[in-house]
Amino acid sequence: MLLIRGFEERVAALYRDGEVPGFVHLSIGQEAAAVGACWPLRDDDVITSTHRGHGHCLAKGLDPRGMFAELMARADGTNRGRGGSMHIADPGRGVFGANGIVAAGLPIAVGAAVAAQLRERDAVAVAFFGDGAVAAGAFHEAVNLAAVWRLPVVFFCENNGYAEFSPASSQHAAPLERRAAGYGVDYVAVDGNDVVATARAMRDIVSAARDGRGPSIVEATTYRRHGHYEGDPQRYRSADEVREWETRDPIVVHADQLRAAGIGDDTIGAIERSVACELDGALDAARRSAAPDVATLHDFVVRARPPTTEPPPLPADGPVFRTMDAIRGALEVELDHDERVFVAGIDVGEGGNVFGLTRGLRDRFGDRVRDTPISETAIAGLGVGAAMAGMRPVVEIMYLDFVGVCLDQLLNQAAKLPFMTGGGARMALTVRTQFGAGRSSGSQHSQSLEALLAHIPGLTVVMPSTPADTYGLLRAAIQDPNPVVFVENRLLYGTKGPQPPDDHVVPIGKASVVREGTDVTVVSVSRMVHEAVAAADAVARDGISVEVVDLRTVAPLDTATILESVARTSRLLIAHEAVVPFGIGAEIAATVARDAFWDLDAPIARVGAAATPPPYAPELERAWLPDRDDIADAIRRLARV
Ligand SMILES: Cc1ncc(C[n+]2csc(CCOP(=O)(O)OP(=O)(O)O)c2C)c(N)n1
Ligand SMILES: [Mg+2]
Repeated sequence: MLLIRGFEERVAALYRDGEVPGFVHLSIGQEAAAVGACWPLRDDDVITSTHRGHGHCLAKGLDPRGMFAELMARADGTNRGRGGSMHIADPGRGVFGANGIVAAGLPIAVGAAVAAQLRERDAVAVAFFGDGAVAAGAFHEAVNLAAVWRLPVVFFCENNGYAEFSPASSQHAAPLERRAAGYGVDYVAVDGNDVVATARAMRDIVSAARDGRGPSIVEATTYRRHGHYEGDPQRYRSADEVREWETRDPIVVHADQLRAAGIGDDTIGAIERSVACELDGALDAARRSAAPDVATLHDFVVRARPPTTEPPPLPADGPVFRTMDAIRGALEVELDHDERVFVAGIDVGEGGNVFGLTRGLRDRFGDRVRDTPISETAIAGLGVGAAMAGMRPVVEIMYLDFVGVCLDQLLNQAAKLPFMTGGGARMALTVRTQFGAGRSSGSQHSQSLEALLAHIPGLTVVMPSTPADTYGLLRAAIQDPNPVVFVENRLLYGTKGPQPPDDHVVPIGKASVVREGTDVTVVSVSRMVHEAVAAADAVARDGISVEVVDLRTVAPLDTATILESVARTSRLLIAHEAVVPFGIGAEIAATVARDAFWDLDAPIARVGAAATPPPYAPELERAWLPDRDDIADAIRRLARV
């Protein structure tokens, strides 16, 4: 506790003096909760922390020198200067991250616990969160999933009475104890300013979790003695209240306990001096560390992919299979070959997925193919946490439109954690999802949202168009060390095509020229590739020769293949099912205009859906959705220029 207190007192001074940039949230007054909660934890146990996480990280064993250096944004900080106070993490030591997003750590802790459960190890995960986080959806999804799967997670609430400036009483109509009962989860209240009481309670709770008795919620009552952030004018609390908690300070309380146990002030003083000396040395060493080299700006965004070469073309007269067989086959082979792979999502287990894609996998692989509650944040978050624990999760989000429900876990966690941890976080996560317009599925079950995902640095976005590519790219996605969103088009599930051998793996980030031509290049993706090929056949009758490029991977974009094609044809059309404005066509057009404008004999054209949500009425949807005729018209216009 003295180490945490001394660390944060020094941080307060560093922040005041401008040596620490950004914002800083201190946990001064809450040290007993952090230390008590981590007391029974082993190195292989995991914690997830919050914006107020210095104490949790130190209590789990991180070294103060690295943390000082991190806060001062230095190259040898815990996260190599990519994280800062709110994002300290060291996954190798079981610290899966302080987190700038309130409640985001709870689903990640669930994922770490899933990893422990699947590996049949008796490790546990402790998710720290504040009283304010109890109002967030991620809390409810994580606790419910942990309860349903009886996961070894301890949800550890530090109730310090406030969420920012708002008292807890104004945020919750029911106490946490009643919420725990509502989820069928054990609840324990502790005096969070009494380190001995907290450590004792946690010893029993953690040991129950290790024994497979499922999750618990612990509520530690405590108080933060500084503001919500350093510099907070703290108008929301009275001087009397602050004074009262001074006397209940955890270090004061524990010094009394030590004295009562016969430990003299000289011993306590010696501990204080040794901690101060350690911290001063750590701070001096941190100050000597350099700022990150700006040449390393792009590091840690995407990990090197395993080398994969383009498989040879498949014979036209060989066996055929459907896209849905490709998906099941790829999942089955990966589950079979790699113990780290597991599959989770709504009705992917017993139900075999609403399209029958995972039918039979649960029978063969048991608990490695898991049905989840309808909790997209928990589904994506368990993928993030399990991936950080070294697994290769394949989680399913039923419809691409539903990424809106779990976007934080993709945008702020999966995509950013490898970067924010300076490469410390593993993230071999695959998120399978599907879309597809043309069958009146309506605005919320149709949309092609790849541009939204491709716009997030760190995410890989794959959209295959053929059964063989679906098989080979899904295998590559599962083997990839990066978070990959694998987007299927459900209208292609029944489409047949040549069946590759079992060892077929298609490289991520490589487009393919699916039809050669000389007059116009059409770059397309997913189902629109088939429309583009049909359009190319149609305009061939008018004497126009069209080359069709199937992107296969949206991010990273294979600009080389596109530029080579445009160099041959001098005309470019991009066709996608997504709405035109701000779509991937704009990115491709900008790239070609920048890198090859001298090759172009005509302005770059785009075909895509109209800028409205997908309509329900078939007449409206047909008018909205681009098809082969729209593409053929655009090709003819381009060829005339
Ligand atoms: C999703 C999200 N919403 C809002 C915020 C802004 N914010 C940061 S901390 C905080 C209060 C959190 O209160 P609590 O969970 O009780 O933690 P404490 O600050 O008391 O430790 C808020 C609203 C955020 N970081 N993330
Ligand atoms: Mg709070």
